[in-house]
Amino acid sequence: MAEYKVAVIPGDGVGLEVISEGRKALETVASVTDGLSFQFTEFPWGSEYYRETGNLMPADGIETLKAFDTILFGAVGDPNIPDHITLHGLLLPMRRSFDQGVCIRPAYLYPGVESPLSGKKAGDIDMVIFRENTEGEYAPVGGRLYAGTPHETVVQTNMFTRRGTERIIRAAFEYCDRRNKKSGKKVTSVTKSNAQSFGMVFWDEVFTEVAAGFPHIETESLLVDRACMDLVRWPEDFDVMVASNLFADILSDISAVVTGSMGLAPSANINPEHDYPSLFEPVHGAAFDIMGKGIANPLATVSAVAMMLDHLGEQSAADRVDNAVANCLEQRTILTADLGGTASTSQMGDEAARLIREG
Ligand code: GGG
Repeated sequence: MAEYKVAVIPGDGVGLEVISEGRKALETVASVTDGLSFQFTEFPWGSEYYRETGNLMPADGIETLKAFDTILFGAVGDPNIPDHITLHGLLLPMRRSFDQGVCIRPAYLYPGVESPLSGKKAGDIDMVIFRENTEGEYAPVGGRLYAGTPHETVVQTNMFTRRGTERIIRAAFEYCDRRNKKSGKKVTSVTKSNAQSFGMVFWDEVFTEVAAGFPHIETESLLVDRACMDLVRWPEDFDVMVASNLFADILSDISAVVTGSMGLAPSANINPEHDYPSLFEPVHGAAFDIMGKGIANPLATVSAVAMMLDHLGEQSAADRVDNAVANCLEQRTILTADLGGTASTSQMGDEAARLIREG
């Protein structure tokens, strides 16, 4: 009997709306799986908490979360609080404190979903982006001097460690090998090493070193500008991509949108050593334009739940949730507005739950 302790952090904006559908998916799959159960604890952290206390989470928040097996996260961001305060106050401390250096962001063009790119059929786009998740351009290293004077000086430093760089690149190769895409195995590394001649030249060197251990996997190195073009014109050419924190964040918004909607893209923030809880979230953020309307697509969160189950070793439950997402999209009866429908977030979440139950 496996009972998992799940920390639920809805956060802000549409995170508050989609998280209950993720939780519903977990409760439903537990109800039809022998020996699987979840104990949920919800934390009201985020921008409202900041308005009340001056912090996005309590001082002992990280310590509190260590007792959990896994974290389900909604979104962070508020129209009235600067984004760097909200992001650095909640999501990034969890990624760093829990050494979640491997972020996995799959993008698949499902049957029933139309790509904004012409002529793409279901399955044509099928890629997984590996994002270095705790350092690179997101490292809080830098400073600001002489603010408000003509001598104002700002330094923001990218940070690449051998451990972090090798770990994400190796994770990408190992995943590519396991995934065994029918059209062939390929890992594409994305940098800007012509311009960033320290950190990204180092990244290229580590990529070459790690690739040597996987001689049966095709490799490719692209500059990020070229990679963005190719994601739009030839997305079917990609299998596994690996890139730094910022670049992979940008690439994964493109991969989400070419597969039909930001509302379908899940993300797993993994501590590969299992020393700390890993965190699962939709790629989309708080979505100020639609928050409070109850129309956000919950399937990115439901797919994130499938990734959580997979990471916990509950493979058949993960497959059941993944199949429900695919069936919900293929039948096209209950869809949110981003996919051309009129359903609410909870109606689509209910439909995903019904399909999970049906199996
Ligand atoms: N659920 C994702 C979320 O809250 N995203 C806010 C955001 O902008 N995150 C930045 C990042 O993942 O780098």
